[in-house]
Amino acid sequence: MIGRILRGAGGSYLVLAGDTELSCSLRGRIKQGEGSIAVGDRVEVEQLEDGSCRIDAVLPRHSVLSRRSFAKRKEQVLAANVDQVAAVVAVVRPDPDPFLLDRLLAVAELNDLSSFIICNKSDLSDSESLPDLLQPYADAGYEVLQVSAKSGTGMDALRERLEGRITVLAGSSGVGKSSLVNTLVPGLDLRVGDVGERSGRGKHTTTAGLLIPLGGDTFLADTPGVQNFEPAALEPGELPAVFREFRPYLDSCRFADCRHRDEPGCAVRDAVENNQISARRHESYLALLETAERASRPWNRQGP
Ligand SMILES: Nc1nc2c(ncn2[C@@H]2O[C@H](COP(=O)(O)OP(=O)(O)O)[C@@H](O)[C@H]2O)c(=O)[nH]1
Ligand SMILES: [Mg+2]
Ligand SMILES: [Zn+2]
Repeated sequence: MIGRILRGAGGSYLVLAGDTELSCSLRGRIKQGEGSIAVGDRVEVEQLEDGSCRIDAVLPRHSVLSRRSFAKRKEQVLAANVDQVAAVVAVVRPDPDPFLLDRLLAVAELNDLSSFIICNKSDLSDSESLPDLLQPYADAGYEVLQVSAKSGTGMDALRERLEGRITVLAGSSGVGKSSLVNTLVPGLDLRVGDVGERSGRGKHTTTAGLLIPLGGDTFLADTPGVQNFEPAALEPGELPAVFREFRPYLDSCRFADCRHRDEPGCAVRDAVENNQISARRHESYLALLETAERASRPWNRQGP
């Protein structure tokens, strides 16, 4: 039978097949280790004579969400068959971290995944308009859903946005990811509030990847380790197009290989000066550019 990996570690995997959750081992032939099997993977499961279940094969993926960890310098697949990334921020407590937001959106673009922004804790704001910080994203064409896991505001629209897809929920600790999941899946009871991404304890910590079924083909993925969430295999040249609002200007720079930093005749920087591109987004771009340049230097490419 065919099922989907909900979570797994150390050779034991939880697979959803139909309405049943099966605890499965992995056939020895399938390569174990980072990246070879991930939450979201569709797998072929066989029931053995002793009643236990074994994953016999991993079906081809239509997409992956991966990151590169700087410490390990290799790509790690966080989730397979992902359809979209929801970057979660809070109106306040904590204040939105725009650099993390930009990194998450960049990771989505580089993995060819669509993305949108969830602005949670709208109950803590007196105003119905977007926080100033998020306006540039709406202007660039990102959908921003204002919701409150606490009061329920906007949750129907969110549910609709998730329907029939695998969505990765990503964002800093404390923005309310677990609370959103709990509101969407009554009875699940993910731990809220005190669970840091580094504390690898307790059955519902978000340390390992976790896929949560919302019924039918709808799934949410709660992702670990956003602190070092970096785009995988980032080439400096592909970075400008990742910033959607840069795109209309990219053909107008004087130099074809313009990196939009300090080159003369740069249309992107002109647009920043004319307030057509947010200076803050451009700053994020420069920070990511440096990361990409560092990573693409040949002497940084060696090693495991
Ligand atoms: N006021 C308010 N607080 C919220 C909301 N969602 C979550 N919280 C609180 O924010 C804190 C962090 O929530 P949690 O779901 O653990 O965030 P996570 O780290 O992203 O999973 C908890 O104290 C929640 O009760 C919301 O919509 N409104
Ligand atoms: Mg959480
Ligand atoms: Zn330029």
